[in-house]
Amino acid sequence: MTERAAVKAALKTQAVETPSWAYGNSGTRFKVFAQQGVPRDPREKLDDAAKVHEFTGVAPTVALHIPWDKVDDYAALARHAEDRGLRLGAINSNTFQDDAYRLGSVCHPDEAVRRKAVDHLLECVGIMDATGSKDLKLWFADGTNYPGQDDIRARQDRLAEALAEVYERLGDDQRMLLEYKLFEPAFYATDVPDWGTAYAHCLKLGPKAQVVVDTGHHAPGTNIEFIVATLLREEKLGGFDFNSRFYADDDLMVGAADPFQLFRIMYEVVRGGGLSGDVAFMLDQCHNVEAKIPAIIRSVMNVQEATAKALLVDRDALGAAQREGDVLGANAVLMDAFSTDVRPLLREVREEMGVDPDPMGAYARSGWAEKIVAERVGGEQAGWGA
Ligand code: PSV
Ligand code: MN
Ligand code: MN
Repeated sequence: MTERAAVKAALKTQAVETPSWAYGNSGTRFKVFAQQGVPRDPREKLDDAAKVHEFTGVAPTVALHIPWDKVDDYAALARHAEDRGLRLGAINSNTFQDDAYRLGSVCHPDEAVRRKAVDHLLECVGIMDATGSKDLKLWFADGTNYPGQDDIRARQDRLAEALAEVYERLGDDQRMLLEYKLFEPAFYATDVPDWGTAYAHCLKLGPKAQVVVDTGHHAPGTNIEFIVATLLREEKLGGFDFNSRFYADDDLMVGAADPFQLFRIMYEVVRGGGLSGDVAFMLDQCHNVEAKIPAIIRSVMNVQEATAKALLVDRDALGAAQREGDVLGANAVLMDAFSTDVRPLLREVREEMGVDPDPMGAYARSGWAEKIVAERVGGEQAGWGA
C-alpha cells in the first residue's frame, strides 16, 4: 500500500460518536434559545444522528444520557438506531440533576444518597445490556465549594467504594470510562479534578476501567497531548469527549478554537497506536446559537481533518531529526503536516466510501432541515437536561 492509500484506509475506519444531547436545545444559565425542528424524543435525536452519519460516513454511534434519553424499551430504541444504520454508543450517567445531590452523589457524606447514586449507575449498566452499549461514561459533579466543607480524603474513599461496586457489575466486554474535570459545579475541590485522580482510581479497579479526556476540562495552558501520550502508554486512555474551549467548559465545536491543539492530540493518538485500538472518539458539545446538525457534521469533519494531518506526519523524518537533535528540523516536519490542506484527500476518501465529498453542502441540499421544522410541531422539544 502506498503511504497515501494507508492514510486513506485509516481515515475510512475512524468512527466519531455523536452525543444525543447535542441535537437538543441548549444554552447557558442565562438563556436557552429554542430552535425549530429540534427533536422531541430520543428517537428523533437518532433520526438526526443518522443524517450526520449519512453525510459523513464516519459517525455510526450515538451516546445516550440517562435519564435525558429515558425510554420504556431500550432494546426497541437500539432497533430504531439499527434501522437507520446506527448503533447506540456510550451510556452517560447523570448524578447531578437531583435535589438529593446538593452535596454530591457517590462522594456524598450520607450513605443513603450514595446508595441512590450507585443504584443509578447500576441501572445504566442494565441499559447497556439492553442496548448492546460497551461503555459506561461517568462524570461526577461531586466536589466542595469551601475548605473544610467535607473531608476531601474520605470523599475519595467513598468514590472508590462506589466505583468498585459498579465495576463488579460490568460484563466481560463492557468498560467504565471515568471523566475528570478541573472545576464546576464545585469551585473549591472537585472529586475527580484531573487525569491523575481518574487514573489512580482506574488503575486500582482493573483493566475495564479507563480514563476519558474531555478536551474542555483542563486549566488554560494544559498540555493535553502529553496527558494523551501518557494514558495511551499506560493503556488507560478509554476515549475522548471532544469539544473546543476558549475559557471554561465551553462545549463549542471541536477544532474550532484551536485546530493546532487538536492536531497535536491526534498526532499522539496516531503515535501511540490509539487509532486502531479501543479509544472512543466521542463529541461532547452543545450548540447554543448555531444550527445543530450542520455543527455536528462540521465537528466530525474537523476531527477527520486533524486525524488526516496527524497521519501525514513523516515519522521517519521526524525520528531522524529528533535523533540528530535537529530542533528546527523536527518542528518543521510536524508543522509541514499541520499546514497541509487535507480537504482534497478527504473528498477522495468520501467519494471512495460512497459519501458526498461535501457533507455540509449535501446536508443543506437534502431538505432535512426544512422537513424537521415542518414536521416536528407540538410536543416538548428536547433540551440539555430533557
Ligand atoms: C459537564 O461538564 C459535562 O459537560 C461533562 O463533560 C459530561 O461529559 C457531560 O456534561 C455530559 O454529562
Ligand atoms: Mn464531557
Ligand atoms: Mn463538560
